[in-house]
Amino acid sequence: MKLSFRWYGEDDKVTLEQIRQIPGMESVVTAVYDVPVGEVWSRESISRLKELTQQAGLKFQVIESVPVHEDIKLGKPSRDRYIQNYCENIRRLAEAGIQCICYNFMPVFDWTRTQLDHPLADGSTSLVYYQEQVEQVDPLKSDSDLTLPGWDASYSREELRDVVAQYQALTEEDLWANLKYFLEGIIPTAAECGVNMAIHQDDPCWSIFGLPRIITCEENLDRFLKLVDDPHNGLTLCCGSLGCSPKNDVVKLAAKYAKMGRIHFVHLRNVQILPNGFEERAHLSQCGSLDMYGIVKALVENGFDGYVRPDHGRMIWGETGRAGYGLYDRALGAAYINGLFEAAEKEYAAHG
Ligand SMILES: [Mn+2]
Repeated sequence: MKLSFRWYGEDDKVTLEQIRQIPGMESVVTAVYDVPVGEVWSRESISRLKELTQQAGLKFQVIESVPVHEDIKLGKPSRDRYIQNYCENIRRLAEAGIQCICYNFMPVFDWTRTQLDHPLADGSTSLVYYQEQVEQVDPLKSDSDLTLPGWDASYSREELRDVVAQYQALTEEDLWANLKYFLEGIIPTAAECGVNMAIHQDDPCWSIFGLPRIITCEENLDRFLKLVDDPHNGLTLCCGSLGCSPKNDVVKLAAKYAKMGRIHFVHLRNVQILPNGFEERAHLSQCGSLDMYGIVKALVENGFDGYVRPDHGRMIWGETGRAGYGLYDRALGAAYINGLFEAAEKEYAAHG
């Protein structure tokens, strides 16, 4: 496995020098943030990221994310232009040495939580999702409180309402068809450039606000991989996103898709499943619902050799900053991940 760490560019409070000092750290996971969704990234911005990363002694090989324009998900005629732009981004990133691109196909709302600083018993804070709080929000009502955290702040309330309204006629099957069209448009370019595309699961892995969500479970991941049956069409296995539903056996999914050679990137994170939602917890197995050693063992035993990163962390030791993306708890997560992989790899080498 190749250990990596998400970095939000020059505006990130967490510095590359800090990231470099985490034991075993190899790669930075980042993106160009200075262009609107759907447009082509400038070569200057890409090389700036590469230069900074390499100067810090880290590798520039993984992008998270190249976002997918809503017109592609909605299947609008303008999607062809956005797919061409997407292919151009793949080419430019490949020229700069990128091996793996993470993206998602969630309509309108990216990851959704109801609180970003929920206090845990040990005095740390973390991100949580409580169903009853989500149910109080109706994005189509003009007087509704549209302030759930984690949403794209570039939309005004009216724009958000408008784009949500456009999805009202779109079924899950329509979204599947639009995803297939997108993959058929980009995977040949990715294959040509030697770039692995790695779709992130929907977070949480169920429909919210009546919007379709399809990258959610084993059956749908099987269907996804068959849409374009090419190793460059693969997964970011996000343990926390899949693991917030008790229906998903993450250990089994890690083994199955690693064996197929279709996992290119893994987000390791633990969640505590609750009757009314879930809470993000420290990475350690005993802190949440997921068997983190089981997941890592399944990856190792099935030949996984891709990128791994600690996912969201809690806020600890008085740190403030981007929710889920402070330094300290993610660094603790990285140290734990190193331990799990060392144990699993030695065990596998000794006993198979
Ligand atoms: Mn993730």
